Amino acid sequence: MTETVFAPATAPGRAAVAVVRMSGPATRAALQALGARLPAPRRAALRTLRAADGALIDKGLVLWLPGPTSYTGEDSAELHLHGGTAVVGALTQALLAAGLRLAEPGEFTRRAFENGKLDLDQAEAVADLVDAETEAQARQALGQLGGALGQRYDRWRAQLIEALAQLEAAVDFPDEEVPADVAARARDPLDRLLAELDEALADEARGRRVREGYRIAIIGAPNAGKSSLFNALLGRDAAIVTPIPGATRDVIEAPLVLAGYKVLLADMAGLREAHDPVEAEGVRRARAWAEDADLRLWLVDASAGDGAWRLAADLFRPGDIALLNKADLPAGADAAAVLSRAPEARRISVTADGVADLTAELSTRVVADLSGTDFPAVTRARHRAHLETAREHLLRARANLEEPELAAEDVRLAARALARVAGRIGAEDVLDLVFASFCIGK
Ligand SMILES: Nc1nc2c(ncn2[C@@H]2O[C@H](COP(=O)(O)OP(=O)(O)O)[C@@H](O)[C@H]2O)c(=O)[nH]1
Ligand SMILES: [Mg+2]
Repeated sequence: MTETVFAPATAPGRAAVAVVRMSGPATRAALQALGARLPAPRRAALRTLRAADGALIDKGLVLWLPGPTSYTGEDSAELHLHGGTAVVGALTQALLAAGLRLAEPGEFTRRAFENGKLDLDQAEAVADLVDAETEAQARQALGQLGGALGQRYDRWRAQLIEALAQLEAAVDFPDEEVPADVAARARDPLDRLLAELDEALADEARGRRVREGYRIAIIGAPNAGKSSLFNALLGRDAAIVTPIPGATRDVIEAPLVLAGYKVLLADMAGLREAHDPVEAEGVRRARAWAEDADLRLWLVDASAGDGAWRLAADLFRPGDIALLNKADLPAGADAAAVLSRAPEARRISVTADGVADLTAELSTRVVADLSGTDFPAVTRARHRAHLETAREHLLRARANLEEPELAAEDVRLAARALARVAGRIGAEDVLDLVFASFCIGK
């Protein structure tokens, strides 16, 4: 028998209103135990709620949401009470006494998933929407919740079934009658699908970066002005600025919103031959972060002439932004050397003129890199893993078209991998992992 669970849906603490939700077969009985006459379905009604001994808990709005048309698919209710801790505490005691239990994190959404109200990718979108801090994150989560991601997978699965039909026809023919080209007819749909999966995988970073943040690394030699640039872009003193080279040792990450997108900006150790083990580890981490970043800002002290710029040059890639800093000082020999390596490098003075132009350029860049025409097929590592599995099976199927039985099996396995994204074939441990990241009451 399914347990009936409850949880505050609003954050704890002092507030005007607290919402407590419950879900499960005993919901109706629990409302009655609180002394609340059952309101008409999906209509708010004012009710007085009492503990079993008759003590007043609060007077508030009650919503009766009978299954299967509720969020979880089960009989559910919402109580809108005054937001004090004491009120929520008293209600909690009364519901525990009535035999209900506190919900686990994500349990309401998990029940919605198990009752077929949501696919797994949509359940993930619920968590993303609750966590969303920027407009772009919210937009992507809403699209995924609306089924935009799932629709791409459904379309792919339909193409797979087309290919599978060809292969099964070839298997079903008795040996001597196999028309030579039946299996070959699966080649086109498989090729089309492989091309689409490759495209989706190449585009993988987009959806994840919207969700997790677009990563921008500030790289350069010690004393180039990296920490100054970091602080200027953030508009606050987040990192220590000093004329002493080698001051920054850890990677310092800070979130930033540009054009509605979440960005993670990182300041890091200056790239040079380290003088001690702590700095050496800092340099190693800096390099790793920078290589994994979506964009690098390569900062050079243009007033210098010691050739230190070379130490970061190997991390600079086409599309990155090279900046000759300290343009307010007389140029040193390094400026010309860097221009021969990166002719597009431009002069900037972080401390004298500020970074307004650079901020605008970065915003344009983030929008260009993250806004695409299609809804992303990958917003989490989990999606990518299934896509890759599907792709491997399809490559094998295409190589085995001469043996339609083998090929058909791989096509079936590819379809299963794609179905896992929606959780239509699910392993319990995956579900635990997905729902554990939720907050309680969702
Ligand atoms: N004149 C001038 N000095 C700068 C500029 N940007 C940074 N500095 C100075 O260069 C020194 C090193 O800066 P910092 O940001 O700590 O460099 P980091 O080691 O790369 O993080 C500090 O004394 C800064 O004030 C600039 O545009 N012009
Ligand atoms: Mg620094």
